[in-house]
Amino acid sequence: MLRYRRFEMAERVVAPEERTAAPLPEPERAREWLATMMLIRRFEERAGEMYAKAKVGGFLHLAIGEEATILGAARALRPGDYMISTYRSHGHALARGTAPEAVMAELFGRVDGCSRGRGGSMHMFDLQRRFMGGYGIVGGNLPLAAGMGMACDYLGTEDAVLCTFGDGAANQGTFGETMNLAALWRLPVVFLVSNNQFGMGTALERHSAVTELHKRGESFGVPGLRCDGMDVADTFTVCAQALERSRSERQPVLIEARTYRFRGHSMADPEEYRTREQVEQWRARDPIVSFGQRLSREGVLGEGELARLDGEAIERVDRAVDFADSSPFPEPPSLYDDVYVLGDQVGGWYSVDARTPTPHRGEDERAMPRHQLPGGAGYESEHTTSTARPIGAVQGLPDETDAEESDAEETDAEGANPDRARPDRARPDRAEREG
Ligand SMILES: Cc1ncc(C[n+]2csc(CCOP(=O)(O)OP(=O)(O)O)c2C)c(N)n1
Ligand SMILES: [Mg+2]
Repeated sequence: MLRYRRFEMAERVVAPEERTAAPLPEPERAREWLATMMLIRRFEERAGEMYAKAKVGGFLHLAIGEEATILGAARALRPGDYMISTYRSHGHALARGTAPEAVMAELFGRVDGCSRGRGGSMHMFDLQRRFMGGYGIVGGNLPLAAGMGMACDYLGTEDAVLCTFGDGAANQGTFGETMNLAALWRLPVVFLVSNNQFGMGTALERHSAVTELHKRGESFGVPGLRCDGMDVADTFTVCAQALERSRSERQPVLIEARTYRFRGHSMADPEEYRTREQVEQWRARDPIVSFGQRLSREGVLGEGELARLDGEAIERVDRAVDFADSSPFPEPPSLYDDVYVLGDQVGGWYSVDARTPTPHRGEDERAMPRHQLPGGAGYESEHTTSTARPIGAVQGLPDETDAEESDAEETDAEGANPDRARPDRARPDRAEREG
């Protein structure tokens, strides 16, 4: 007869790693680490407030408590290295150097967001800084990271990839598949499990038979390391070591960073799966407070410097909110810009857009005469008074208004303009945009 084990509510105690403290970098760098962690914290607190005020659509996953894992990993990277993370990625973008204004504007869904308002909280992206996103699919970023590692190899560069994901994601099939190929093909990828000990409301012991996650790559040929994810210096040291090995030996490495999120999984989480006491115990190890204390103790920070840095972070976030608030929403006709597959390349286009009386290709709407667009489409009715810049102007495309007039003449009886629908005309050259 089957017997079921009853699990108690997660009750792990805080167990700081027993090892000598990792060395501090030179004072200027140490201050920058602290200042950036403060920026990430203040940014996310504010993002939570903005979500409550309905300024942010969709989901919002905060990484408050995980700043040392994020920053330690990001600072171990060279500028040419790639980073890829999950839906909990505001901090990764900020750590990589994306302006807080661009991250906040993305949360607000505005054109000046780092993904031009199309991605939102889960899809931050900054090619220039080689921050490759922001992914909503749990475990979906691992194979992509392997692909980037392969590209580094193929191009013969010294660049490496750092891929972060959660403890829950380590149970996805993509984990095993990716470890196998990364090891087989000797790809320069460091996989970092941000083990915050829960996959949504499921505690680590309830979702994984092996809870020492750094060991999970061994059978695939991926060596594992562990770091204290609440300690930025420790995380940095271990990530730097792994990246060095990965780069020079062409060897993937798996790191487990033990950390904790102080807030719920997302903004809608009653947190019934853990006790208040457990959260308080981990809060006592707040990575920003403890690093600040260490810097003060070791004479890196002078009197009042902690408060000054924090004040600067708050002001920076204030500016980001003002900027995001004044940035326009994307123009509705730009809805189909940057859609990878268009028109004839795909068979089911009409099923995704039922806003007009007759089926039509969404990307053709830009070329349709105004009277053919239904008021209910939300195109002409709500947005004609918008102050938004035409998307073409942003990208150096021909002026939107001109295009609309000339296209209206060319439009056929059904409102479709075959020429406009051609991907090479509807979209700017890829290289041009990415450059
Ligand atoms: C493939 C897939 N399955 C399920 C989900 C729903 N989901 C979103 S977050 C999450 C938990 C993931 O936990 P973990 O990997 O530990 O990351 P954390 O949220 O703790 O950062 C789940 C199951 C999803 N987004 N994608
Ligand atoms: Mg988790």
